[in-house]
Amino acid sequence: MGRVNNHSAAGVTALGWDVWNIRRDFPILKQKIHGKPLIYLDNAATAQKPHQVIEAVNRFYLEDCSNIHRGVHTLSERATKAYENAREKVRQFINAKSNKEIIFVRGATEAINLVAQAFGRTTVGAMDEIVLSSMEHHSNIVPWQMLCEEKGAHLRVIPMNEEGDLNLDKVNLPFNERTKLVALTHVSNAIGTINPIRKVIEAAHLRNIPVLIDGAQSAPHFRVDVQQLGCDFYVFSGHKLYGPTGVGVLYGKQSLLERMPPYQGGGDMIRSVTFEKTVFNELPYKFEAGTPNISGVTGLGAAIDYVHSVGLEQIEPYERSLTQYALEQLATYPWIRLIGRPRERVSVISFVVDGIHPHDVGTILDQEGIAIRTGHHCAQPVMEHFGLSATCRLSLAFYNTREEIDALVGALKKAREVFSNDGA
Ligand code: 7TS
Repeated sequence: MGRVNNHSAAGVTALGWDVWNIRRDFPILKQKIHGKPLIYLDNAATAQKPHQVIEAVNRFYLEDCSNIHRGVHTLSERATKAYENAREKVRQFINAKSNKEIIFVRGATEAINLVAQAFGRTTVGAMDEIVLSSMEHHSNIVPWQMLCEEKGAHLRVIPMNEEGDLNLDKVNLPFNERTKLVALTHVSNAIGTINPIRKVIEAAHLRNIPVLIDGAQSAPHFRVDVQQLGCDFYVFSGHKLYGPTGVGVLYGKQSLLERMPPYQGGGDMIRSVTFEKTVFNELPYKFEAGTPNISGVTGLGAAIDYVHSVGLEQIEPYERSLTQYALEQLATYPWIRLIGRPRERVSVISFVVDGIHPHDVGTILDQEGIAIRTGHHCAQPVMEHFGLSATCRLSLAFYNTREEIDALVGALKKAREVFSNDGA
C-alpha cells in the first residue's frame, strides 16, 4: 500500500501525493548550499537516503554489530537474521523464485564483473560474440571488452536511432550461433530511454542465448518482475534505490548460477578446505566470499521497506507527471536542446544550453543550490551518437517538486543572461 496523504495541505498534487510530507523523511534535503535551499536533481548518480535507512545502518553498529553466519552468540544471530531478512526482501522486490538466486555484491558494476568472470570466462571462447546496445553505461561495456580481449571474442552492438530508441528490427538484432550472451540496460542513464527488453529477451531465448539486464536505472522507478521478464541475470545498486552505498544485487537463475564457478575465493564461500581440495558452499554463499557489507545489506533491506511504504504504484505516476512537466518547461526555450526523445522514459533528461558548456551550466547552477550532473555520464558511446562530448542531466526522484523544476529553469535563464552579456 502506498502512503497516500489524507490531509489537504498545500503541495498535495492531484494524485493525492503529499511530496512535502515525503521530503521530511530525507534529512539532507533541509540544508542550504551557497545560502540557497538544496535542490537535488542528480538522483541517477545516487539517490538520497531516508532516515529509516540511516537509522537501520546506525542500529546495526549501535546494537547488532557482529559478523554473520559464524557465531552462536546473540549479536551474530541478530546480524545474520537482519542480513538474511534483507535477502528475502530483495527476492520479493524483484520476484525471484528463490533466495539462492540473490547474491549480495558491491553494486551493479561488481555484479556485471561477476557474471563476466564466472559465466563469461567459462562460456565464451575465441570468435564468440557478446551483444550489447549502443546506450550502455561503461560498467556494462568494459567488463565484456576485457573478457573479449582475453578470449579473442567480439562485441556486437544493437544500434539506436535519432530519438534515442533502440532499433530492434530483426536485421538489427545481431544474434547468431556464436552469440554467447546479451547484456542490455533496462533504462539508459544518459537519456532515460526504457528499452523494450522483453522483446530482446524473447528473441535471444529463441536461440537459447542468456540475457543479462542492467537494472541500475530501472529498479528505483518501476516494478520489476524477473520471472515475468524471463531475464537470466538482473543487476542493480542499492544506493540508487535510497539505500546505502557499497551494496548491490546480482539476481541469476539458479540453474545458471549452479553451473558457474565462484568469482572470488575466501571465507563463507566454502564447505570444507584442505590443501588438496576445497568444496564450495551452496548458493548464494558460493558467490559471497569474505565478510560482506552487513550494515549496507541491512540498510538496503530498510530501503526496500521504505520504497514499499511509499509505494511504487504511487512513485511511478508522480515521477511521470513531474518528468512531463520538466520536459514541457525546458522545451519552452529554443536555446535549450533536449537530447533524445525516447518513446518511453524514466525521469532522466539530458539537455544542452546553446553557447554554454555543460560544465559551466553545472557550476552556475551549483551557485544557486541546484545539483545536476554534467559530462558524459559514463556513457561515451551515447554522447558520440548525438555528436556531443557532454550534456547536462537532471534526474528526478519522488521527493522532487514542480517548484524545484521552476527554480532550475529560472537558474538556466540566469546562466543564459550572464553568458550573453559576457559575449556582448
Ligand atoms: N549501469 C547503469 C545503467 C548505471 O546508470 C550505473 C551508474 C551503473 C551501471 C553502475 O552502477 P554502480 O552503482 O555500480 O556505480 N550510473 C551513474 C550515473 O548515471 N551517474 O553516476 C553513476
